[in-house]
Amino acid sequence: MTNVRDREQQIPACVSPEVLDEQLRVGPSEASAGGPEAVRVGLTASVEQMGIARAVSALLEVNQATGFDCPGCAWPDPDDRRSVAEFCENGAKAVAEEGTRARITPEFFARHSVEELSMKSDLWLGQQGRLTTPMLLSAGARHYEPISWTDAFTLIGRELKALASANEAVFYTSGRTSNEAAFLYQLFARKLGTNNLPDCSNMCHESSGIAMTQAIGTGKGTVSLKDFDAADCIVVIGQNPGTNHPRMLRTLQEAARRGCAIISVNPLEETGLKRFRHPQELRGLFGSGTPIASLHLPVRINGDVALLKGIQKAWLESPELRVDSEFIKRHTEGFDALRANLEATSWGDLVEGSGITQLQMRDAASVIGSSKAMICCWAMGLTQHRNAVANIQEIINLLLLGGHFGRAGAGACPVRGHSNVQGDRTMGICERPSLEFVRSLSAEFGFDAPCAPGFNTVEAIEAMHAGKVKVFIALGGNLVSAAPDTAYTAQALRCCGLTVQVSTKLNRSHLVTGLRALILPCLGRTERDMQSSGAQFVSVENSMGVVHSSQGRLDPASEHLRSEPAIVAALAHAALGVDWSVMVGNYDRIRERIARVVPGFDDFNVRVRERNGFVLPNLVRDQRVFPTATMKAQFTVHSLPRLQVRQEQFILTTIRSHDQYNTTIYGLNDRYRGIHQGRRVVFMNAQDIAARGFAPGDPIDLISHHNGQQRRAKNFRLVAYEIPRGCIASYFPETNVLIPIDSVAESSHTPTSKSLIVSVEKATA
Ligand SMILES: Nc1nc2c(c(=O)[nH]1)N[C@H]1C(S)=C(S)[C@@H](COP(=O)(O)OP(=O)(O)OC[C@H]3O[C@@H](n4cnc5c(=O)[nH]c(N)nc54)[C@H](O)[C@@H]3O)O[C@H]1N2
Ligand SMILES: Nc1nc2c(c(=O)[nH]1)N[C@H]1C(S)=C(S)[C@@H](COP(=O)(O)OP(=O)(O)OC[C@H]3O[C@@H](n4cnc5c(=O)[nH]c(N)nc54)[C@H](O)[C@@H]3O)O[C@H]1N2
Ligand SMILES: [Mo]
Repeated sequence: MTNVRDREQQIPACVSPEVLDEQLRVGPSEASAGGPEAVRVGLTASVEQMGIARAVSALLEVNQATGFDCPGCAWPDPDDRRSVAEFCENGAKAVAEEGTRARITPEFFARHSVEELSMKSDLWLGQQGRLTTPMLLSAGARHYEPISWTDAFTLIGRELKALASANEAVFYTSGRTSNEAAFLYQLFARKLGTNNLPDCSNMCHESSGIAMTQAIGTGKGTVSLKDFDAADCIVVIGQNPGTNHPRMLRTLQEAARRGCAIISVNPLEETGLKRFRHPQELRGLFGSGTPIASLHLPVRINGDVALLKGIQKAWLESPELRVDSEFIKRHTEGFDALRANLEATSWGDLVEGSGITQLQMRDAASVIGSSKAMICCWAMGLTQHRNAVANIQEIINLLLLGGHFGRAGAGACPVRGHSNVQGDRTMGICERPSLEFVRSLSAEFGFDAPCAPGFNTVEAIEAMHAGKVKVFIALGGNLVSAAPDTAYTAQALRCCGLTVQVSTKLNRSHLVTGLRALILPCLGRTERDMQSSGAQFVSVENSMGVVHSSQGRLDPASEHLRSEPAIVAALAHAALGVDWSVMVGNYDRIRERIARVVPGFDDFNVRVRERNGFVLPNLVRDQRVFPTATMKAQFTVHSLPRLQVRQEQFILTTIRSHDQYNTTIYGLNDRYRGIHQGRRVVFMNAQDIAARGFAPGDPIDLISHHNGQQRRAKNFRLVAYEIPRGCIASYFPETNVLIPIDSVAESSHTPTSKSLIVSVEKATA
């Protein structure tokens, strides 16, 4: 094992290009989402990148019962109402990004050094096309060079075998990985002897899982898609479905049309929650669209605990509104403490904390408190704060007051991100596996799986930084850009002896590396996966616990690509000498083992072949049983968060534009918010811009403040926008340089990327 500390061969690589967007144009934000423009943009992206024939065959297969699962979001597909085109604009972009005809060959790496590539934008890196052959960056080399699959696996096997302990290796996963690949991957890590299985969930919905498991005994959502047909109130909080889950807008539109109240809680009034024009309806193409939210509450960033407490307080104070006393008595604990706390909390503090007036909170309470069936949906707007777990538990309190669990049209709906992030967790991708899982995995495979907790994403980065990790392997994803504290994370990766990326597309994590680095190119969702027994399909689990098959049919981007299960099996063979060729030859053999290890997967191979797959059991949803320690759902009491924001400082939230998939940048437009040809922008209230003596368009730097440390992100332009005063928003991943590695949510350790304390200065250079 090479000692990499203090090495001199450090390859210079830019971790985040910080160049002002010269072409930036700012217009008004749009009045409605969807419509003909959504169709045009989606189809243009597909045809430009894939060509007509490939685009048509890909788009006709997306989210069809026998096709592939859209690599975009985890929103479920309707069982009986699928249309020929069951995809959205951003799904079409995701498919085009993977299905592109552009290719990165060994000549590309011979032409461009790693340093040169690192100066390019993320958009440019993605545009270069699909990775086609395994590549090695040797110690001290400036260019990647081709390596055979055999040599690549031998190298990894050698490095893993040389470790003093398996805990010196880290196995990261991004949420696009199939159930089959994820299951083999965690088995490999655990057979090696470690639970170091951090994943993108640690930066995503971890807070939801922890909050819900404590409060109601399950970490998964408690609604199915058909519940949306029966709800009379839907709350969408801290989520931007128009961009990140566009197919959800059809569900919301149907609900709005039948008179269901829809409440949006968001510092920004997102276009998708204002109006929607269904692109597959005539009136969607030509009309002005359906109004979606009946009430919009422009909460301050991180003001959600105060707001949700305010709504509960107003509910309990209103004589005409009832709580579900019968449910509360039979199924819950902690109601009296909750009520006492709400009584003791002053309206002044709630209004100040949330930025919402008492009257608005009372309006919301009268809708919510009289609902017979309410669903609350949420995403990253709630999960990435210091008090993220409290945020979500306040939603659970709200749902518990009305007894909105275990009955039609009601429940909790954490809307997941990556298309199989929920399934990966079900398969055991988790740094803290449950004892039951460890036991059944050990019994099935005849070894002692480790019980000691491994590293989550932030802990893994800290351990790498401290030189405690020698080998980093990533099954998908782009850690250096997705993780907080970009410069720190980059340094952490550089401290590894070997970094390995199993990827479809080039990204910054291929350029900021350990002493040696490997790129292992793999098949994507859209592509045919041939193994010794024939064409294979994989399975995924959507946001609502439905497991179904996904089979790509496009020609693979290169004959050299391997499937993720095949790559994981070869890694295990190289490091442990195990032979998993039977499982890789026919994925049914993997699914048989999953069925014996993971609860809810009995007859997996039969049920996964049913047209719409099958639904995993969920005690809360199906039986109104709350599997907590006391078998009761828990009301929880949280104090009001108090961020220490000085007079001249702002709270910054980092969000996605309409033209990106996490760190993959599709384009430079965020058209719903009126942004064109640029990404380095900061949305600020016009009065704040004026009060600081700035003007819209001014170039500025952002400086974050945490524990006496400062971090700077350079060269953004100010955009005047409807956002509460004292709050600003800017895009991820450009702002990740500002997020302190040690600023994480209580209990879930999720980076606090939605509430950073920053100041704003005139740009320095
Ligand atoms: N096209 C596309 N689809 C995607 C993704 C993508 O990047 N592109 N990413 C996928 C992934 S991994 C995920 S996790 C999801 C993410 O989906 P979202 O959670 O919708 O993504 P964000 O852009 O982070 O949006 C958070 C929303 O929360 C609001 N918000 C910010 N701070 C606060 C706050 O303090 N309180 C409240 N109430 N709201 C706040 C923002 O204004 C924004 O509307 O989408 C998935 N789908
Ligand atoms: N500031 C800030 N930071 C954030 C967030 C935020 O809101 N604000 N959001 C966080 C969230 S919610 C998430 S989920 C993380 C995302 O973190 P990651 O999951 O690590 O990042 P992605 O950008 O989704 O990963 C994209 C890469 O995955 C690879 N890829 C795509 N498809 C496949 C495939 O089928 N197989 C394989 N092997 N590789 C594939 C491609 O090479 C692509 O470049 O970022 C987090 N970071
Ligand atoms: Mo996510």
